[in-house]
Amino acid sequence: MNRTFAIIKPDAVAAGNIGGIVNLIEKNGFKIIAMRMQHLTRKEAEGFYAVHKGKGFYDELVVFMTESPVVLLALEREDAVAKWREVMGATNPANAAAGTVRKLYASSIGRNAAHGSDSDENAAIELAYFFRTSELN
Ligand code: IDP
Ligand code: MG
Repeated sequence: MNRTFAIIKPDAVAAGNIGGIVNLIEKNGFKIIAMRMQHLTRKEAEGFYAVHKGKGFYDELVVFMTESPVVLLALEREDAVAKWREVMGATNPANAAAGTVRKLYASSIGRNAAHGSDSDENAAIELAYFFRTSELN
């Protein structure tokens, strides 16, 4: 068993797709370890996406991620990082496989409904960025 960090992004929360996405999470065998709704501050979003600083889409990404509340999740299952990225689908919904979160709920490469960690190392960093140790027991 291992863990990954997920975000249901502002577009999906605003469109009423929390339930649809949580349903996909559960249907795919993830245990939800922690879950919280939060309206990110600019500082929180900038820090979370610091790895993308300097890229052309960084400012747009920070504005998008702070426009309205998100849902933060700690997810657990076998091969959690790769499996959640598979369930999310490709970054650009135009390239996402049928039945994936992004094919079902994303509207563009930027407004793409969900986040998922890209490695076990980053999953640990991202989980610690948003959750206290006591919430992850
Ligand atoms: P990922 O979320 O699939 O891991 P990353 O390359 O890590 O994709 O990019 C982080 C986020 O930045 C994406 O999920 C998306 O919201 C946004 N993003 C990535 N590339 C673009 C782009 O070319 N235009 C606008 N936004 C982008
Ligand atoms: Mg990424």
